[in-house]
Amino acid sequence: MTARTDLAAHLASLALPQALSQTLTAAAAACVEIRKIVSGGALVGALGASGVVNVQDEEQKKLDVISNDVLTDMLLACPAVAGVASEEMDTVQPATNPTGEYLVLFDPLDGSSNIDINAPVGTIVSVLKAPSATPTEADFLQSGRHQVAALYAVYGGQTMLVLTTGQGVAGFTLSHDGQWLMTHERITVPADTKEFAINMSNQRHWAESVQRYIDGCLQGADGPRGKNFNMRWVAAMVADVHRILMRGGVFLYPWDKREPNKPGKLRLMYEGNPMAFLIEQAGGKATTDGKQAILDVTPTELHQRIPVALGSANEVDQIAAA
Ligand code: AFP
Repeated sequence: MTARTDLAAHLASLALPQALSQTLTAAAAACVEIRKIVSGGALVGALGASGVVNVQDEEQKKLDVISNDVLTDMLLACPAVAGVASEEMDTVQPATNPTGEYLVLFDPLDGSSNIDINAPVGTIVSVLKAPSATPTEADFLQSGRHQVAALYAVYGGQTMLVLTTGQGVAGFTLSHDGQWLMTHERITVPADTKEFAINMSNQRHWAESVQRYIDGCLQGADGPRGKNFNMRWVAAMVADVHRILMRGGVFLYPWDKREPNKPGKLRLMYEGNPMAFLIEQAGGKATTDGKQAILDVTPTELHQRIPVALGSANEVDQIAAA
């Protein structure tokens, strides 16, 4: 069997600051623990609702709570981490150690509606430099361009970790003995695609331009695009983005007119920014509307939502032009 590079060797090859390597190692180790609980399912009491509504006004699943605790505890125990923020927590949690250099933001269990049906879920992580060792909430409100690393773990048929530190995107598969081994050395998103991902049940609520874009795709070879499209929707952004990183495509979660003052469903700090960093590093485009880069959005609040249109570069341009 081929000897594979493990995560530690890969991080060493990137010549990262030691504290950043430690932070990423802690995040990756937390994902291994979460995977164990995900795969235990009903046997470990991981399915079902927790009975609590989170700061996003969504009912938390038990696994949301467990995953949040695992990440928070393991990251705050890492001396390199100055503080954490989570989709599942109202406020930021500064670390108690004085040595922290990095802020870690995460969606501990993305796609939680998939848990009970044994479909893919994941963890998404964004890393920023901490302006001070005793960070405040304002310190977390940095645009996505300031990220020094982003990663996700997808708990599917295989468990994979996909990582960028701004030097391309690499993918690791979790081995049976619990090691992250590199299986995808340099992931790139093809510029063209015939596949889109969007929750079609919201169609009547979208803006006209999104209606036009999707309508053009649905008309296939007989329509303005002159080619047939396929549609996929996993209902877990982590799995939909993973598919795009593996074979191209576009993913949209647009603004819709039901709640005109709410910019979208997805969260800038925990989903938009880390996924945008990964997609851009893989050669794709990540925007709010086909035009504005997600990474350039200035955050105004921790749990801010944004519209998302990302994936194969030429197809994202089609969304902008629709
Ligand atoms: P949860 O993690 O709260 O289940 O939400 C997942 C998600 O934010 C994102 O991962 C999916 O792309 C999207 O919601 C699915 O939304 P729909 O409910 O519209 O399918």
